[in-house]
Amino acid sequence: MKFYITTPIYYVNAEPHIGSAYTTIIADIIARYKRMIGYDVFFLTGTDEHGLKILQAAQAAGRDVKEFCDELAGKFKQLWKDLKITNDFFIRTTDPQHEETVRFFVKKMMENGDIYKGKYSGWYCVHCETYYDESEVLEKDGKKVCPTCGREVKWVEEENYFFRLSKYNDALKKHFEENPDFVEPDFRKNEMLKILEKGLKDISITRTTFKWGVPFPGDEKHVIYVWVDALINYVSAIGYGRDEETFNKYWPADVHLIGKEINRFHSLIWPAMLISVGLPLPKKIFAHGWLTVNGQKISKSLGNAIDPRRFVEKYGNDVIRYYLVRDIVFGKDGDFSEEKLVTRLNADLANDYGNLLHRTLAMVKKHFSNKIPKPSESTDLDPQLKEKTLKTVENYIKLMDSYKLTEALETVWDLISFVNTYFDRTRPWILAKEGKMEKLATVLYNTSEAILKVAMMTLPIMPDTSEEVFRRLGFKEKVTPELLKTWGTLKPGSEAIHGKPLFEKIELKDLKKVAEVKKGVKEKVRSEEAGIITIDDFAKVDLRVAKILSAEKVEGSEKLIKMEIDLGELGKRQLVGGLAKYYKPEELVGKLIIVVANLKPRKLFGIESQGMLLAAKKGDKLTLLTVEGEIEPGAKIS
Ligand code: ME8
Repeated sequence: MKFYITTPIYYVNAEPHIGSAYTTIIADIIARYKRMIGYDVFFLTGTDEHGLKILQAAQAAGRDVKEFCDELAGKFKQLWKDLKITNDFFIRTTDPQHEETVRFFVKKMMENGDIYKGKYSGWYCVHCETYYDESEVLEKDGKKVCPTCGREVKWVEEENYFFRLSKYNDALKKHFEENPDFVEPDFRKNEMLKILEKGLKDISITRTTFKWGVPFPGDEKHVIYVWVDALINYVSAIGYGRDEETFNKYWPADVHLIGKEINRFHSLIWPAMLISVGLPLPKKIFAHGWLTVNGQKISKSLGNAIDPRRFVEKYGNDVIRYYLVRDIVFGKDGDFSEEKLVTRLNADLANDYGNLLHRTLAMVKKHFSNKIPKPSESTDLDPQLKEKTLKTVENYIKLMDSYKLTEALETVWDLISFVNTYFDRTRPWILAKEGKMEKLATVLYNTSEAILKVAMMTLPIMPDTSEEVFRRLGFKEKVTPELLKTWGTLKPGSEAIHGKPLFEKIELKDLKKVAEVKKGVKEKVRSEEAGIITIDDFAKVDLRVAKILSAEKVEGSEKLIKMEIDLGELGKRQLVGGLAKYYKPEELVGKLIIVVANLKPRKLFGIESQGMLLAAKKGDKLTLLTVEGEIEPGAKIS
């Protein structure tokens, strides 16, 4: 039995944040769960690296685009490693193998007569890398904005190649009808059905105004549209067109896990592309909701506040994973709130779960010298506990299999509460006092066995905690579906370890300190959003007058000029700037320009630039900033 699960491949325009971590963690939980119940799992994640959005991000950072992608892809990989994500492969759309597969796939679409040349005119959102027609864009402050992200859209007119998406409208409708669970949750499916009802239009699938993409087969002036390139990752990662054995083993995907904003691409465009090349469709697309953090939209300006590592370092991986599944109802939008996280940690984890293990093992230590006792004499409540536990396992499997992750955890916690009640009602401390050791042995065994089942069920969600519980209970086997479904798998006589409580509580008032820091961050963010900086911010920038001593074009680059500049007391430096379209090198020599002198050196086209010159730009005009009269190079600007 195989199970193939994917996450979106994330754009490398910025570092990963709690939003990308959310999807990846959920996918990891599902992958671990399926492995536990016996599936051969292939879990894929990766990065989306072509297109205008990435190119512009690299240019804004003054970086070579491939180097920029390498660095950011590395950060995603590292974060997944730190979060103990168990992906089987990490695909990058700049992998040569993937690029080849994209061309192979597109050629097949062409062979099927699904691609034609035409003229495109319409709106484009670079942030979402999405085309919109006039009826779709919104208006804000007299500007046309993207209906998904609210950013300004740009008018595009190009000769492009088109994909006959409209041809597949009926086939898709039929597929939705015949496979009612194809897209989940239901309300997301309905959104797709409405689009199909209106009728799909053909889409442009190439661009000509930049080169950062996979060249279109047969007409290399065009690069393939980044979304077409990206969607193909799901088949290229498992060897489509190269490794038929692996491909046939894992395709079709069992689930594409995505955020709701990219549902249209996955539930309509991708299936149509697959029908075009004659491949079966994924079994399911699950589009989950959006997270906010402490009530705020996730945005780059929140900086550190949204770095998942910050939370993981503070609370531990398992607590974050538990919280994300338990508190954010899987499928719906939700808010990541540190206060709610601490409440869950204290109540569910430390009190309900941790304490139960702690008090059980304290008695195993005291009365049975740390050996799990053998059950014998039964109390009235024992059959109920056994029945409740096995029923919970059954429900848990049903719920996990139907992606009702939050409800699955609720069921497990309902069992924990039942076990706590069992423990209280059987009153083991009285049994001990009265010397009823056989009954006591039964109660402690049963409680330990129920806790073992809890640890098995939560293994995909809190892997480290479950491993620790196994260790404390002296359980050394690998969890199998049979062990999960059977009562009495803990061996009497196993060496138990009492140890420290599993979870440490955090006083909510300690969070106040955190809240104060956060308030500071919020205020900073607010003024940053309004574009306001303080005098201290400005003072950090060391602006100086510099004299250009020599200038020459950078070989192989259309834009860059390399200069030697004199910064007076700071000495001579090398500078690289994108001036070649506006100035001839000889025009630059002798000019007094303004330079940021304390900028971290960076490489452009492999050449180090030790500062940045200032220029004014409007449309396609650019002019250098200079000083009104003569002044010594190195003069400070304040
Ligand atoms: O869309 N809450 O990449 P992307 C929950 N490259 N999930 C969130 C989130 C939030 N606030 N923010 C992001 C792309 N995500 C394309 C995908 S796939 C062939 C190409 C998660 O970096 C969520 O899964 O913008 C969302 O769909 C994804 O990150 C978007 O990542």
